[in-house]
Amino acid sequence: MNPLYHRAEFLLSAPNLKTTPDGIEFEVAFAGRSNAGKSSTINTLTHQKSLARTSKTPGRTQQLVYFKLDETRCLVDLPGYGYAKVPLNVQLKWQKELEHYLEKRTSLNGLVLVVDIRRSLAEYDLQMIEYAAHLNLDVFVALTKADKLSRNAAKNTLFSAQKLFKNASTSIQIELFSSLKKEGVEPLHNWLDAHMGVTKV
Ligand SMILES: Nc1nc2c(ncn2[C@@H]2O[C@H](COP(=O)(O)OP(=O)(O)OP(=O)(O)O)[C@@H](O)[C@H]2O)c(=O)[nH]1
Ligand SMILES: [Mg+2]
Repeated sequence: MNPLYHRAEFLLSAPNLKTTPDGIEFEVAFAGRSNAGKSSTINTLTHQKSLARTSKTPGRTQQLVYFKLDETRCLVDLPGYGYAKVPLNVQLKWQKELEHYLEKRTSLNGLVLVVDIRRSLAEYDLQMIEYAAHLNLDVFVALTKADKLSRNAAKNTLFSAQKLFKNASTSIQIELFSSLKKEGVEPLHNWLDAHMGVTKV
């Protein structure tokens, strides 16, 4: 593993685009439904237990949470979408902030979409992929909690998701992931390397 990921540390939480940090050249954002496993994915790929806060209660991450890898590179934990118990006006406000961020943040160089494999790609996720494609952002889909399915079922879900995007106009890579079993970490590291100007060590 590139030591860069191991060194990740919390930088700041930003409620909106205006308060995001200056001087960052490369960042990759982690999006997905509430409770899908975004924060756990960040912890797994940085080999840290509690860098990003995880929770059994969905909807906890309410800001753009920045983790810096070095002076010019960050991972960004985005608020989860689609949690019904978050009041509609709060959800809509977030959606606007999120779109604003995705559209205007010039250092943003890719999107990791974290999807609970048991739900597969739901409508919100498909909308997110479409939006990323529209913005010319490369996407990595981590089908996480793969440990919750049998091997066959997990592979079948992976293959049908890959088939769905075979002819997509945007660059989209889909892999199985599990924070519990530490599965799928290497392909994600490789993808991140390629999207954050990291040369192999
Ligand atoms: N079995 C299993 N559980 C997982 C995995 N990843 C996450 N979880 C569990 O799923 C729950 C939600 O994980 P989080 O990482 O907090 O999810 P999140 O997407 O960051 O959630 P919000 O920030 O609330 O949107 C927690 O109870 C995690 O322990 C995994 O790979 N396998
Ligand atoms: Mg979270």
